[in-house]
Amino acid sequence: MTLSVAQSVPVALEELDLASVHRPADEVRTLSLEDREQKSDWYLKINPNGRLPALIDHSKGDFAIWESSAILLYIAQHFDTERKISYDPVSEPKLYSEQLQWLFFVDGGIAPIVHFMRFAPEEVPYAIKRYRDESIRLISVFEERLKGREWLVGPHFSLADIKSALRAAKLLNVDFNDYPNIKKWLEKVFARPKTDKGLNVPSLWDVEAYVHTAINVSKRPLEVSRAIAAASFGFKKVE
Ligand SMILES: N[C@@H](CCC(=O)N[C@@H](CS)C(=O)NCC(=O)O)C(=O)O
Repeated sequence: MTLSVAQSVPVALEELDLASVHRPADEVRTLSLEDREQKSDWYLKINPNGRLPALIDHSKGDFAIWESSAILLYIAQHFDTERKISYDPVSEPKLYSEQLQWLFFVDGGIAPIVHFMRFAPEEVPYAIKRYRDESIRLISVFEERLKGREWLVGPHFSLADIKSALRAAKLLNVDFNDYPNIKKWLEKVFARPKTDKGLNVPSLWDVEAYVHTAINVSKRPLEVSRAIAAASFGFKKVE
């Protein structure tokens, strides 16, 4: 298997102990977003949307998969037969549906906010208010869900936790000290040795540093978080 950087994918592979078998280090391709390698012809043939991550399954005729949730579900379908990090659509239809619900919720609701918080090149007061309010609303959905629960869906860690934790931790303007259920859950997710190993896959984006420091970073004012993100990723700094 060959994969690009985007932390949920290596995390899933590590959690299933697939990485060492299927993925020698030289098969992880890191793309330079600054050089817009993700929009290059060779990569667009793998992912027509020109974004990370993408996965190529050499065991299935070099089949290419893109969109992180689709990749996670593919990995689960083919390689998580013991259902260690996923739920089965046939024997556990309700849990499987709940897992999908959280994946869709994260992709549709949180992802656009993460982008805005990190990369908006200028101050737009309406947009800032809108996204700040929306962040708080969305994060409250997690907080409520995690009340009295260990994991987002069912009795064990799953794809829903992988994807949600990575996205939620990057809502840099949220102070997780105000959200004890989320804070406890994030700490548990990132304390998992295999998840941690997956996060250490070489990354141009250095997301690992972000997720591990997210709880502290989140106490900073929004402007400071955005300036840090801008400086880290070489985007235009917000003055
Ligand atoms: N919905 C996509 C989002 C992917 C995405 O936004 N990837 C970022 C990196 S984490 C990217 O490739 N950014 C570069 C670009 O937009 O050109 C997924 O979940 O795979």
